[in-house]
Amino acid sequence: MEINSTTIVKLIIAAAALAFSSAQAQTLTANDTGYNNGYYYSFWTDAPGTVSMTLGAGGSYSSSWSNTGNWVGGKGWSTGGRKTVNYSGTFTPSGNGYLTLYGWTTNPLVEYYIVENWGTYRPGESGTYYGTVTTDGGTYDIYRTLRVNQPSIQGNATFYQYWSVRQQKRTGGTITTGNHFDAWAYHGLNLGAHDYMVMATEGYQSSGSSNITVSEGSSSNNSGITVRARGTSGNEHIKLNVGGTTVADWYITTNNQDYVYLGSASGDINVEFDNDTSGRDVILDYIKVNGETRQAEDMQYNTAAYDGGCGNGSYSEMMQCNGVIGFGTTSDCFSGSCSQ
Ligand SMILES: [Ca+2]
Ligand SMILES: [Ca+2]
Repeated sequence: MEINSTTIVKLIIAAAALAFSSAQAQTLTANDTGYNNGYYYSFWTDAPGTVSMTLGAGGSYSSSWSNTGNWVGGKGWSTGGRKTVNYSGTFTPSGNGYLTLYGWTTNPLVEYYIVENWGTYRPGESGTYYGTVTTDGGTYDIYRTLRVNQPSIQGNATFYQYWSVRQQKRTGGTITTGNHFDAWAYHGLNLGAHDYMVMATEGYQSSGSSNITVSEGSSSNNSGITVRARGTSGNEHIKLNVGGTTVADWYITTNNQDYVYLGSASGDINVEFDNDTSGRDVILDYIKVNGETRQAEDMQYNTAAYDGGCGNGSYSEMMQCNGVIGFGTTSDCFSGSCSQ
């Protein structure tokens, strides 16, 4: 290689970049929390010497554990809450391990898990079962377990754990945390003030490794489907069906609120009200899909409106009865101005 001034400049830049990137990496082997490259991290183990976690660029980290006791660590936010969490990477447990969005609240003290993948043991099943929530391309089972005098962010304490455990394992995707929080709240599993929330790897009496990158996404883009609705009692349950499959479901409140599905399902769209009883009606304002707003009152197909009988309505926001409002297909463009 001919050494000229351009080459030297390039070498200096390369050396500086190397020094910069190695300065950013930080390997943890002892219990710690803090900030790294713009993200909060936590690392905890009861078996020091069996596990290490290396903090990488942005929201990335890698971990490796071997015949550990119990450990959990990850990157995320010092204050959790309603976020659109995107993550990707690899998760390779040998034995018992979880890949989970994991966090804490205080008042009440709650430890919660939205479990995306696991090893030999599917967690939560030893607890009380509360049903399911469908969101972000999958269905999750909801459980609650009780921990008595166990380690917590407030020292040893007695507290509940709330669980959403995905029925099909995955490594990578979107987690709309608010959809889980709402489903838990409907079943009386209330959270308190949010403490940290991280996309965590956990190992329990096992070995394994992971390499995970987490980030916060936007829920206000043009992809997916937004449903805006409220109920008369706050106990109404609605489902978003696309192409004949339920892709999301929500228990709605008495205030108009956006319920967001961020997946890419395509086909015929309808919104279904399925737990009608005395005092329960849904007022479905509109949906947003394909970059346009489709008003419920503009839709002819409505089997939920009451007009002298259930299923006799049309062009109405009201869903007094179990039934659906049809909103066309994901590729329709009624306004003539769409994102696709
Ligand atoms: Ca409307
Ligand atoms: Ca009703």
